[in-house]
Amino acid sequence: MRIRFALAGLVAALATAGAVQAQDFKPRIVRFGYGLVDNSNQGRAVRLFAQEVEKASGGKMKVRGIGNAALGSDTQMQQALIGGAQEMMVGSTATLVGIVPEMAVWDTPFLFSNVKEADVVLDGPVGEKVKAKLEPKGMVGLVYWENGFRNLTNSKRPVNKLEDMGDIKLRVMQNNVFLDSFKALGANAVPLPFSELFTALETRAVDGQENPFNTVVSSKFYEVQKYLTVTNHVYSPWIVTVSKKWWDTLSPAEKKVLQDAAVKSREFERKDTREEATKALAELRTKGMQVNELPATEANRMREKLASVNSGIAKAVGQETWDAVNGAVAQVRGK
Ligand code: KDG
Repeated sequence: MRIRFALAGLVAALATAGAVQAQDFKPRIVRFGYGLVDNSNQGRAVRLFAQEVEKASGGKMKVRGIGNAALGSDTQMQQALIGGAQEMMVGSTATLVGIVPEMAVWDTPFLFSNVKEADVVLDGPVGEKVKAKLEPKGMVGLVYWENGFRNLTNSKRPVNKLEDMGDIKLRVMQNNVFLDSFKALGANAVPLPFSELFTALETRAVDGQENPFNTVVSSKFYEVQKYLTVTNHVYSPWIVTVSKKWWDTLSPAEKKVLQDAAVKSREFERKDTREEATKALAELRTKGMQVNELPATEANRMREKLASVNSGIAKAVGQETWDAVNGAVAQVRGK
């Protein structure tokens, strides 16, 4: 008798849960914009996210991944999210500094030595605190993804020493830390949106750029860049964001679906990006790129030169954020 009651209770609970779920999801189309090509680590992770959301919402919430900067550059999509004209995007934290200055802390040269440090700090309390600064500005940060460690490419010459960068017109992200960093290295730094980069390289409007190996492969920069110098000068995060205006219209169940899918997409994206990166350098050599590593002496000179921008970053992000991030890095390093 008791078993029957228990089973009846279980069936009722499941029915109620099912009923709540059905009531809690409205039919929605979610435009999720991104800047890289569809066949990239960014594009694959957006598609995984879309599958997870559709599965968890019983097909009610449909995510449309729209790549190739078809919805605009990072900064244009950010404004579309703030205005409520677009629901979601993923882009570089570096392009968010005009909205949340503290995001520039992630552009600190050589901040992270490896991906473990990046994961622990970005996903920990300090990374969460910086991410939370987006919400009052009209964007909700869900998770960080991995863009990766950035390296130099150019069409003029191999960069074997800092002086080799002297007359290279180097495209950088639209962000003062990147401008100051490459000016400190003696390059002629030219800020451009990612969406204009391939054409600028192809027309020689700029001679070089810096991005993770993954992007050099997926965006086919090897077609217009001869030389690749391994520098790993900074680790770049991406961040998945939602329009706050739209977010506030969602039910708790709908928000949970997006948050859970975002965490799953983060795990997928980091694994996918790292696997792709291990193969990318060999692939770039087969595509005809001439690859070199900076000699240790030059790498140390680069670190010394780039350390000169740190005081400017601390001022831009505020001493509290600067100290908290560097403290978190020191902690994960066990110092
Ligand atoms: O949508 C493209 C952006 O994510 C961009 O930030 C990628 O690293 C990048 C760059 O160099 O602009």
